[in-house]
Amino acid sequence: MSFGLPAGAREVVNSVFLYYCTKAGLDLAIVNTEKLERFASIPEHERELAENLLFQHPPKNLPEGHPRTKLLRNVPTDWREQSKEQRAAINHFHIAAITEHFRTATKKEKVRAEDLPLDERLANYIIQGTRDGLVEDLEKKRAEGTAPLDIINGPLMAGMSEVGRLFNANELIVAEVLQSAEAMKAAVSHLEQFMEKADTAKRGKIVLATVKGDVHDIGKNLVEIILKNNGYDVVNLGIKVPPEELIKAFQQHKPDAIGLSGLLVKSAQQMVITANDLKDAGIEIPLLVGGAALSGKFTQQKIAPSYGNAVCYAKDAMTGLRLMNELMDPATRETVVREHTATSEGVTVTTTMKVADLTPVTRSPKVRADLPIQPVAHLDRKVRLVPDLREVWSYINPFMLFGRHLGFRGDFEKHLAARDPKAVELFESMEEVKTDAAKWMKVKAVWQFFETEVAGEALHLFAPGTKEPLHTWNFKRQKIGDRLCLSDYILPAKDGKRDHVAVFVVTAGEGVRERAEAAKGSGYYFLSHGLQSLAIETAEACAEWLHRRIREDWGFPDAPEMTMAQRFTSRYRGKRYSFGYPACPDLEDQAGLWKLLRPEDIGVQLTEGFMMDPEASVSALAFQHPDCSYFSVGDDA
Ligand code: B1M
Repeated sequence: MSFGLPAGAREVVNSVFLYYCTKAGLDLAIVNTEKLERFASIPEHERELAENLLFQHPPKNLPEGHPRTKLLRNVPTDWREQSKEQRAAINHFHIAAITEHFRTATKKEKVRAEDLPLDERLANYIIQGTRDGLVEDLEKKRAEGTAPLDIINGPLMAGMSEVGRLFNANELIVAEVLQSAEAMKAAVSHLEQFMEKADTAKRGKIVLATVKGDVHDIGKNLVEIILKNNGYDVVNLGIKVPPEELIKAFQQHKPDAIGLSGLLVKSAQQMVITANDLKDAGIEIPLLVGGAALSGKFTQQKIAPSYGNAVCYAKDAMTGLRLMNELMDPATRETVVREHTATSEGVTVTTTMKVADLTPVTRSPKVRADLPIQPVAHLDRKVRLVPDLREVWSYINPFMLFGRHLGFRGDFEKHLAARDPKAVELFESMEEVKTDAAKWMKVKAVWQFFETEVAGEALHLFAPGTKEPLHTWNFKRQKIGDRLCLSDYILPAKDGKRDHVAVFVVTAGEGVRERAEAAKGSGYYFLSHGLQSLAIETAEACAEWLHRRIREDWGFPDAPEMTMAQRFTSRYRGKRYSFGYPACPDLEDQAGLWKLLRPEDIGVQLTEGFMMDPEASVSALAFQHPDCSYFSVGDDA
């Protein structure tokens, strides 16, 4: 890039040029990163000035009386169709525009990290999530006579709170927050060797646990990582923690708050019971609660009244941190406690529908009954260690892995294809996690087709040719609208032939918790969360992979041109339904599945809360009926 351009302009044009080159497939470039601006952080206007120059865009707002108006008006947008004179005129025009901008723009001093004052540099390591040079600078700070604790509570904590601000401003994603927490952990572990035991004053202490009957870990562990690396003492009691153990932990650790986590609605109900037991034990400290199926409304209407003291709902880990900060700050504590303490016994909202209005139906008019019964390839029980991990991983929904679990915003695949640096970095970081997991992750599946007959809402499953059902599920029917019920998707037996349902359990959870715990313990937070996220989405991917095989064994394979995206939105024949989801909300029905399939043989246990241990497990029933759709039987689960 010609030195005729102001330095600031050269940096921006170089970065935009490199961005589009990588987009066009550039593999290698020798660049001086010092003189490059991060593409994502180039202001929109400056990016446009650079793109105009690079792509010879026809000038938009040509100033009145511009000497070359004739040459610069109505020029083709594609530079290849522009005449030689036009190209030269446009080039000069854009050079003048970008030079003018950078000549007048206040010279944006791109301060090199190492030129930053020491405190800003220390905070910057945390914000950037990098450890190169961190220990040396910590030593420099100590050499200035600053006590280790003051370094932690000073520049390092300033870095972490800036990370919190950037996260809440959608400028940092979960994956980057984890890298910042890793740098914080590394800094604190280095300084701890120079601190007296008593020195390790924490901002507060919280006992964290996943409630009784629930195996959900990934959410709670994220909360632990965020709180711990923002100066809190976290006692993580793990999963399936009964109230009595929480009460013991309260007496032993005297925490400032208790954090309850859970994945399913059943866990939310367990939180109501737990809160009540804690109250009866005379515990009054604030409770923080979170989990995928939990809501602020449920917390306020159900959990808070049963506890009688402050219960704060945290939609994500960063909210958990904000709430702890406010609770531990004398200036805000009282307000937070008051706002989160139930004033009344809670409201029981019951919707009664006059049964009289409900015309009894035994089958939804929306589901055809006169279709031929599809034969199945086999009726015996299948138990498999799914060999090819990479094949199963090709069924992972990138939106869930990179979006939901790692926080990437926007269409990850599109950004990755466009070589967006953030997407590329995240992809490569997850490839490293996959390379590690490929050495030990085991994906297992157990499944079986069963002969079926229905009677209204009851679905009977039979061993081949037998009269006595092996098991019966009584599904709920919608009270309004299409009056759908899962049993409607079973065709009536005809000419001695019965329709079928496929039942399966898959898991990718073996050894995941131990390895994620170990990585978390040694401060490799991205690896820890990455492993748990990968295992969870591998289980979901294995469900997708197996369901496809089941469709093949049912004689209606997917069309060869079907894409994964179409599979993720179930654009195939039939559907699969998982207990706990809206069409079959009763988790207790998992017990029947355990009786039929014995998933213990693939290492999956059912907890007293009817959840599957390990966490990265999925169970489902697959139906072949072309009229299958996803529906809800209403919230009286
Ligand atoms: Co499924 N699942 N799932 N699932 N799953 C839900 C929860 C569900 C709501 C989907 C639905 O109905 N639409 C539904 C529950 C409904 C109900 O309760 N009846 C459901 C079901 C039914 C099931 C199964 C039972 C289905 C089946 O196989 N039969 C099954 C159970 C698994 C088991 O028993 N082991 C199952 C399985 C799974 C997967 C394994 C495939 C996967 C992972 C689950 C997991 O996270 N451990 C999964 C997923 C991904 C989901 C959804 C889509 C997303 C959950 C999520 O984001 N997890 C969810 C639907 C939804 O929410 N839209 C759904 C990531 C995790 C990091 O987030 O747990 O929310 P989360 O933790 C957050 C916050 O909640 C908060 O901070 C954390 C980090 O930001 N937080 C706290 C949590 N605890 C906190 C404690 C605090 C503070 C903040 O204290 C200080």
